[in-house]
Amino acid sequence: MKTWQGNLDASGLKFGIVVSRFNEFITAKLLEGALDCLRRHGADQNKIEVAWVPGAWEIPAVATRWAAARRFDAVICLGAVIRGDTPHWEYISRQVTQGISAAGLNNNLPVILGVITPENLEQAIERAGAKSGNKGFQAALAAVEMADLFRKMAEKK
Ligand code: INI
Repeated sequence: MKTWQGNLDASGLKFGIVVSRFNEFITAKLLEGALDCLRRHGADQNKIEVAWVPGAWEIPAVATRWAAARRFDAVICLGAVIRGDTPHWEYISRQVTQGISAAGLNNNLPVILGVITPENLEQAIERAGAKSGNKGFQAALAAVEMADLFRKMAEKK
């Protein structure tokens, strides 16, 4: 039996991170977590690129562009749509998550969801590194594993 699995080995891999500026005090923490994770797992600083967009709504556009261009081994999407902030919370969250998913599936590339959709600011702070870990770190970890899995799958047909 053959088992496929990605290792947490980011060496030689290229990562694109799309991060939204809306709620920047939260998203900057998610970005810090993601960069910390990539470095700790052996990523080369020169092989990481970060694109800032105005809000979470704009993330799928860049994620799709980057995925289609095959510029990276994985694209990590970071944002914070906080329920208390907007009556459109459900609509924005759904569209953003669907757009991020489509960017990956339509381009056969790992495109990772690191957009948090908390009920309130307190939950947002918890997910940005206070209580329940840093969701940016966790998203980057998934990106490393998936990118390594895709690398292995491409090598061994
Ligand atoms: N963008 C976010 O990233 N998070 C939010 O909580 C948010 N709220 O609350 O509205 C938000 N809105 C902006 C949106 O993402 C777009 O940038 C804007 O609508 C322009 O297209």
